[in-house]
Amino acid sequence: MIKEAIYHRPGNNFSYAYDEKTIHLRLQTKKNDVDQVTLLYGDPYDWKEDKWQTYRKVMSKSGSDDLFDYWFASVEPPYRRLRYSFIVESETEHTVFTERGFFDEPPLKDIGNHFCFPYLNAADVFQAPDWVKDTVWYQIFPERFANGNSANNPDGTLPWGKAAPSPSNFFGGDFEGVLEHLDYLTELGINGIYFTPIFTAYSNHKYDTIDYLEIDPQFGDKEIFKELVEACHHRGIRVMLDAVFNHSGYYFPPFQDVLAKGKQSPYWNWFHIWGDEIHTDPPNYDTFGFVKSMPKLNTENQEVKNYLLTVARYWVEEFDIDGWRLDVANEIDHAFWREFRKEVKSVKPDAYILGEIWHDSMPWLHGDQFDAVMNYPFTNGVINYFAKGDLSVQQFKDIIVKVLHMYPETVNEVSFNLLDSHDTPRILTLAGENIHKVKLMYLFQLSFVGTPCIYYGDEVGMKGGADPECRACMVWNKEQQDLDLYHFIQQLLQLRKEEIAFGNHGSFSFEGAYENVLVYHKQTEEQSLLFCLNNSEKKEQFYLPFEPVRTLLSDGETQIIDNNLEILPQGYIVIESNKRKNRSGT
Ligand code: ARE
Repeated sequence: MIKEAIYHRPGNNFSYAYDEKTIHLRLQTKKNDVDQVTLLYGDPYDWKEDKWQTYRKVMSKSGSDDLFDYWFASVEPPYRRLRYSFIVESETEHTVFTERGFFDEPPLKDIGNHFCFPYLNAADVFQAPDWVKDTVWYQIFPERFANGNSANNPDGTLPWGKAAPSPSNFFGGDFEGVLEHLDYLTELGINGIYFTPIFTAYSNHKYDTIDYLEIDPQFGDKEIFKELVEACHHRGIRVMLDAVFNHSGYYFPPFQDVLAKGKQSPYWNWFHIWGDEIHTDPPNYDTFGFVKSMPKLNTENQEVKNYLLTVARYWVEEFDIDGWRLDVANEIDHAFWREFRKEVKSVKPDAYILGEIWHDSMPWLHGDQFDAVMNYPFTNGVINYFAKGDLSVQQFKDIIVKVLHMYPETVNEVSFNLLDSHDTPRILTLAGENIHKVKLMYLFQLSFVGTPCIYYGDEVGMKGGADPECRACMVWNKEQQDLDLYHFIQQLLQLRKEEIAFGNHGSFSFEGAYENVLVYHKQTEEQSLLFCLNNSEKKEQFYLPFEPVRTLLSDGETQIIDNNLEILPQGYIVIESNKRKNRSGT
């Protein structure tokens, strides 16, 4: 047994309160090195005749990746206190892993040896809004979705879709355009819209804000925005806006004031300026990346804080928006985000707070800052496996198991799972324009744990490389839309609603045995679904040790006859089976 590989550290994704009664515990061991792990636990104050009262629970293997096995147990300590250790066994060895290292037998005389979960305080439970679990997002880049009112077109607006998107051209998309197409979105089946920035700004993407308290005139005004939010709510669609608080735009009046008055400006400390004078070429102030038109805001300055918190509150309070997506969230201090959360949740306790972070985001996901992050580790795995074909089935599973073990389950349930965005090439382009691969990606994304997001236009087969190519005008001409793909996604969204285990309520686990086909389960108490996706170029045949009850979805050619599955290249089938797998087991 490789003891060096046995790992648990209380907190983060290893021990956390799942709800007000339940504690989840995880242990990591070297892959295939350990046969059984038993949790040894008890209440620290529960002693009888000098003997600490302990209990044992065999942990389940919740997944394996290339290097590790992960073990899981859920306990409900009656008095909400817990001390615990792990009894780790292989065929030849047996050891007890405690906070003070390894013992041959459980060191029960001294409670201080054991790992400690001091008290399950309800206030510490990570609590994301419930509605997010049943939300499917649709991301709209407002300049490019639909032009519903040419009167507010910015100067030089080009005819819709008649030119390639560039870093600086305009096509006049606006809120009236969105309003006109709400039927389209409802029919597709989404129930959340994430808008990239909508406040007054200079560029077409609006990440360089001029006025955080005004709607950009090219999109409309506050009245029409209010109407839009109400119309969305009327249809059961939530609305999330983009908060660009890391930096302002060059034409943000406080920054202009600093440029004009230098140190005399009352806004001097709103930015991070090095020295006693300000220069723009090259800039001697902190910026987003090296973009001089995006000066970084000093979120440690009380006035800046007050200003941004007012903004955060204003759009929730006055316009009833349902969530904030936080741009460049990881470059802003944690203290600011803690205050931000309090402010927003004090107005709307079930608002969704989503950080834009591309990396491991555990420090922001303890319940005191964000509800979720944009799940780019998921995106990368899906793109590399399905779209690019760079990974074997096993390598893909390893990545997904890692993704699922990176965070507590509470976080996974509301994780924002995207295939692409306004910052990446579109999936059809990434998939070498192979629509069958795109379908497999949607099937995987829309049956995975979390809250999925569709980037506008992907559902009708829009193509596009990296920014700015991925920001083309939405294709509204039905003859140019891939309606087969649209209907496929519509069908998946319908299944998410109708079949309890399909969507976010089913627990996810991989079926291990198959080399070339991705096979996984989604299960609830009531239903067990089996998904088979063949992302290879070969027809695959194998025996399926599950009794199919009915087929929910298939490519039309894949068949199961007497438990023998024959699946074509890029084929898929989803069946309801009557065989249940044990919990977890990814
Ligand atoms: C423009 C041009 C680009 C050019 C860039 C630099 O379009 O072609 O490369 O300028 O001159 C917004 C606009 C962009 C614009 C940018 C700068 O949408 O079009 O680019 O402003 O003016 C990192 C950050 C992450 C950030 C991405 C882009 O961590 O927060 O980079 N994403 C947000 C938004 C963007 C937005 C901004 C930030 C700025 O979503 O749309 O850009 O407000 C790895 C790294 C990540 C990195 C990621 C992507 O994973 O580890 O940290 O994300 O790659 O590059």
